[in-house]
Amino acid sequence: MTPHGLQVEHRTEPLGLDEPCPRLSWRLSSERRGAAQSAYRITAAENEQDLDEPSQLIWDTRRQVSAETLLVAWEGPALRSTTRYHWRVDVWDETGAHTGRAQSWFETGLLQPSEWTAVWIGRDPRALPPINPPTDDDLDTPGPAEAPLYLRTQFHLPSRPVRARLYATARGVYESHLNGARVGDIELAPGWTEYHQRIQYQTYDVTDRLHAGDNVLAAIVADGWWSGYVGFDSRRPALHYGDAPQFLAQLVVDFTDGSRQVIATDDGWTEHTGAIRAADLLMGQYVDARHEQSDWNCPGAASDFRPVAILDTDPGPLTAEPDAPIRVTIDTTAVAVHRRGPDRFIVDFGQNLVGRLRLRLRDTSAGQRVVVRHAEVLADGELYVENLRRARATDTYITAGRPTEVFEPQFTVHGFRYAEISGYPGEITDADVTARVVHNDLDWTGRFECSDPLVNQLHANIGWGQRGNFIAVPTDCPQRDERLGWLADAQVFAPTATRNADVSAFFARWLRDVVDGQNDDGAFRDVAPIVAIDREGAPAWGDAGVIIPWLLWRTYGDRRVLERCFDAMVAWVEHIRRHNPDLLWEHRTGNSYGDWLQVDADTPRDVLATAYFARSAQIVADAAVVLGRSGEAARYRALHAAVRRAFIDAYVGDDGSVKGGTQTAYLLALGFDLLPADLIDRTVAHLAADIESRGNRLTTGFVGVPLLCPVLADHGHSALAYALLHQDKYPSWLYSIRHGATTIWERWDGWTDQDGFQSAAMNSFNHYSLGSVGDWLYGRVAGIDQSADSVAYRELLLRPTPGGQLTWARAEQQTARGLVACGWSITDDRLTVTVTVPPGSTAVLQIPTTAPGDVRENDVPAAGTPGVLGAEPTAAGLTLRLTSGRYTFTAPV
Ligand code: RAM
Repeated sequence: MTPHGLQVEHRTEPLGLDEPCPRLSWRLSSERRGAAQSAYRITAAENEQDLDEPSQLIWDTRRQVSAETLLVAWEGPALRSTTRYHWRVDVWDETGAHTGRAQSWFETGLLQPSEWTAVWIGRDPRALPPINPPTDDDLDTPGPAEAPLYLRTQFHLPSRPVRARLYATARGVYESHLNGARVGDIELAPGWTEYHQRIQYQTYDVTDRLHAGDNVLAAIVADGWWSGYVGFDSRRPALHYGDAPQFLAQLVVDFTDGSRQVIATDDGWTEHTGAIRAADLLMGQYVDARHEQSDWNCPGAASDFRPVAILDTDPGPLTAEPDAPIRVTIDTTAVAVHRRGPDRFIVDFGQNLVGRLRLRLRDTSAGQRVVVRHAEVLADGELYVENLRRARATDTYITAGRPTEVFEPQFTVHGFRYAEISGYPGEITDADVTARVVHNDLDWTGRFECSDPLVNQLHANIGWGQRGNFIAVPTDCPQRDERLGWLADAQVFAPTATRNADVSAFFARWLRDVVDGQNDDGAFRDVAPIVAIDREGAPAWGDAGVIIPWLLWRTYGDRRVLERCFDAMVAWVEHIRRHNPDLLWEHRTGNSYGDWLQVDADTPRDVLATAYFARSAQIVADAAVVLGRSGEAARYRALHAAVRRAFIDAYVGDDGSVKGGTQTAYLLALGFDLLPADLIDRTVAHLAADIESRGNRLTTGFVGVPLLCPVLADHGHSALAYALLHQDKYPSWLYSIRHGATTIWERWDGWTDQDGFQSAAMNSFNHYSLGSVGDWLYGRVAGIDQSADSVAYRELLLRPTPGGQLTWARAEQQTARGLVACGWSITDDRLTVTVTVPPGSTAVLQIPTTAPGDVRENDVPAAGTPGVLGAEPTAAGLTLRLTSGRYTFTAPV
């Protein structure tokens, strides 16, 4: 049994960490049945070789008898800034044998605000006229501000450094350069946070980029979220935080003799405009390559650069970026390039994606204007852009007139499958265009596959929705003038997101924005960060502030997030209680959206709201238990019971009906446990009857849809859940796929045979919310889940569920504890189930079979080897208790 995948604060070998007590984790792998950790030892040192030198260790836990592998808090000496710490973990298995060792490192950033000597610099707003003001008529309103900043400073180093780190950030978005080349591969840095509370800085190892003599540190800075367009508020479409971008950076250079030199943004920097004449996240980027200066970021003369202004001497609330940055993660080529005229092309990438295009042009003459527009779908063979609303999503390139030129805008992001390239008289082949996919570079930890290609397409569409909308914050959609961190969207999709990828650090960071957004009355908001919409959160929207911290605890064992959010969670529930003394949530419901985008089945707002009130009270009680806060635990248990009672009294009929009688009303009552036990079967019957009476069709919107298949499966209606999965008539998931969807649509009727496109006013083709069914694909179709009391998949609940038209399905998840797999197939009336349980975990495996006595284990290990701990026949088959390891069983179906 060996440790692997060592992480600090959910990240692998992070640079620039600023958590004072970072937490260390490792995964375990073993082929051996019953493998489990019985003890660990962590040691740490500042020099790697000192890990072998007991007297040089700065921290040594000694051998700890413990099965813990997750988030062990640093208890070594107080961490110093800009320091690399090496650490090692040794593990002992269940027999007491020392079986493995692995090591890793992390490095701290600038831990004290006083260590920042850098100040915010930018273009002098008063003293200077704009340089080379854009003249092209088309440069009308791509962005509200001036051309991006090109900044530079030249400095002298006495010798080659032994170590150099760049700490950089922007009020805007930036790309830094050293001695003529870009630094790192982070896109759209510093990302988006609640800037009034927090701006992230990025850390780069630039040791190899510096030399003795003259060096140049440079940056390009554009508007980004700071001063560019975000959201749809027509009164304030842009300039949400400031009216021009600014830059702040500190380069810390260490020499062999122990001396240090710091180069920081100050009034010695100079500034100019460059080839990028305008750049905006929503509007697009405008590049005039004739203005390119090849050596602007190299040592030497840059005589026409002029002094910058210091715009703010207070660095403000800088924090180290705590999660994986945004990067280009996939390059994809075109599936077709269609010529549409002498100088116009439409390119099809075959996939609705989010990012930007890279275009290679040949043999241009200087001053040709090439325009790239983007769209998710076509109408009559041309780009359909109406649904982008005010996002122009248009990139423009004025050629320099070289034999080959490459245009790739870096400070904008578009949601598109198709691009129109116009103004280029040459030939474009699929080798000339690449779509570059941009998002937070999460570890992709999940896989799902089954025998039905359409269901696999659904799973792929969900994954693409996640990629395209995990850009700085979890957004509703990536293409129109919106792109906000809507809380309900995030909340309903988060369980699915945890299956596909490790989203622990991403969500933990965004939760800080959610908590910062809470108002004095305790209300979370509809969106975080707060832009465009500044009102109290609606039911199911605001509740994300309670639901997601709990999800991170359950999935990743992240207790610290729960601790940090707990007071805010309590305040939210108290906010609801205070304004609704009779415990039906009817007041202070914000913009009460109800079951958003449901289909002709309006769930009463009070039913939906009160169900969420009960759910949030219950989670707060559960969280209080985890945190050992017994007073609050009792208080919120009681509140939950009282709200539940009020719900039943007000909305549940003696026949098991629920007010409103919609699928979502039933799903909320069933899924959130809001029914007297003796009525559950009747409520299930109402739900099933509603679905069946519509020809196995759903009516659920954002709020109901995540509950739909899981609740049916939990109540003996897996067949109906499968019928909904396979349904391809409107409304259904497969309806969109039959009509070419490669991502999840915002609305069931985004496009219908009958009516064509839905209103362009709100019709995104890449909204992950209705993709929340992905959790059930992993959890029930393939069968990976955990027991109700389990944390971070310590006790697996494996429920492979053959059904529908499937003959096989399987899933894998690299969980915090290691690899979990579950899959099944049916051949010749025999079911085969294969599972993997990681070391230290156990599993309850439910094998659905007509003959529990005839379940066989393949490759039974030698006698005495641990494996199956117990077996119990049930109405539905056989329940086995398993220790860690890999197993295959067969059973009659
Ligand atoms: C839309 C958003 C989002 C939803 C809200 C209520 O504008 O796209 O998906 O949560 O409305």
